[in-house]
Order: sequence, then structure tokens, then C-alpha cells
Amino acid sequence: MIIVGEKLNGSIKSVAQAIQSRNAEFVRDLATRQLEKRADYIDICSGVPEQDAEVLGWMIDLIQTDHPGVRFSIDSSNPDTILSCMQKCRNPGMINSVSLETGKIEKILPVAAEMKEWNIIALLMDNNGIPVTVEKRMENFENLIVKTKEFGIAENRLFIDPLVFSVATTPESFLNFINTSKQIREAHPDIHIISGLSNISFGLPYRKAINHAFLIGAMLNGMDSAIMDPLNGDMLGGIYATEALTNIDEYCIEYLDAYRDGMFGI
Ligand code: THG
Repeated sequence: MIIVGEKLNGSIKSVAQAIQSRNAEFVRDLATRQLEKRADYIDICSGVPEQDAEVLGWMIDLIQTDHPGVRFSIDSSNPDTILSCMQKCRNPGMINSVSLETGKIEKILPVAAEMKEWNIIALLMDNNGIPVTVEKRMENFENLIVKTKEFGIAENRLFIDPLVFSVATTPESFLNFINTSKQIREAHPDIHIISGLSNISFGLPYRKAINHAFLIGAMLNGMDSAIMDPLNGDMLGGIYATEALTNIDEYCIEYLDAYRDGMFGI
């Protein structure tokens, strides 16, 4: 699994406060702790649209001074912010995200075509929002693929995020997610499938049970990347356990190594 650490997100109250007061120590610590848990990418999202580029730029400078090899997932709904942040990063990372919404692809794909080491998260939504059905998601996928092909973007750089509604309000949410994932992976084995892990449980009690079931069910159906909290030992344990059970991690070598290194918090 490719793990994108979600913690540096302005929608989390403590992070929003740290951003407001430009608390560098807080930001550096959260980045370091996620990297210690082997996050492959550090997602950064300001939650403050007016200061998006400035806040993300501040985080990038701070974190890459401590960790010269860090890779960021630039999480912004503003394509200009994504482009300016890409220029600041020492290492290629993840564009989070493009979609069929007006203004995204047109701005981002020409740059992504040149910066060939950057990966791209593509959401299966358009100006009408997130589709409910598998069919509409696949239609969005096909439209996206036409565009990425036009720009010569290799399929292994694409991380498709089918997007999920809460199962509390959309009972077929998970089933639609995995059916979309399966169809994409069958036709395009090099394309990655990614998801945030917590939308699925919105509005329900004991969210971690739903999130955990989602993680494992999705992994068994082609999801190979997640935007998640790597400091959550149960979740990280679930990933290593599932990779051992599916023989991706032969003889549980990675699982044992992660356990020995205290990755599961015990
Ligand atoms: N897809 C893409 N990008 C995304 C999302 C997605 N970016 C934002 C979001 N969804 C993923 N990021 C977060 C960040 C924080 C939380 C949820 C999603 C969150 N964290 C709690 C905390 O840290 O306090 C609890 C974490 C836990 O214990 O598991 O709520 O879907 N492309």
C-alpha cells in the first residue's frame, strides 16, 4: 500500500489553530511522526482558501528542511495553488487533485505532462458533483483517461479516487466503490486506486469500525493506496495484516518488521 498521511489538514481543529498561529513546531512534529510511521507522502491541506498557497508554501519549507527526501501530496481545490506548490517542492509528489470540474485539467495537465515524476490523484467527479452510480463514475473515468492520454501521461502515474459517500446515507456506497475499482483495475492494471478512509463512516457512531472494514474490503478489491492517519496503529496494522493474508507480504516479513519497529504503537 502507498500511504498518504492525512494529519496536516486544516479541517482538523488543532491543525487549524497551529496554522492560524503559524506554530512551526506543531507542523514539523506532525510531519515527522507520520514519516516515522512510513507514510510515503505527506498530505498538506490548509483549509483556508484565501491563504492556501501561502500556508502550504510555509509548510513545505518547514518540512523539507527537516526531511530533505519528503514527498508531499498537495491537497487544494485551487489549481493555481497546486502549481505554485509544485515549484517549491524539492522532490516530486502527488497532485491532489484533478477532476472534470471546469478549470482543473486545463491548468494542471499541461504542467504534469512536463513534470513527469509527479503522480496525479484524479477524482471521478465533474461539475455535477460526485456521482452515485458505478456507470456515471465509469463515464467520468473514461472522460478523464481521454484527457490524460492526450497529454501523454503514463497510466502508472494516475491514482483514481472513485470517492465515497457515507454508508449511513448511501447504502450502496461501498459496493459502488469496489465495483468501480474492479472495473478500472481489470481494464488498466497499471492505474492505482486511492481513497480517503473516513468519508464512508460520516454521521455514524464508532466510526473506526466502519473505516477499518472499508479499508480491508477495498484493499481486497484493488485499492492500493490510502489517504489515512498513519498514527492510528489499528489502521496501519490492518494494512500490514491484509498484505500478509493476500501474500503480497510473503512470509509476513513486512508485518513482522513493522511490529518490531513499533509501527502498531505497541
Ligand atoms: N480524497 C482525496 N483527498 C482528500 C480526501 C479524499 N483529502 C481530504 C480528506 N479526504 C482526507 N483527509 C482527512 C484528514 C483528516 C481527517 C479525515 C480525512 C480526520 N482526522 C481525524 C484526526 O486526525 O483528528 C481522525 C483520524 C483517525 O483517527 O482516523 O478526521 O477522500 N483525494
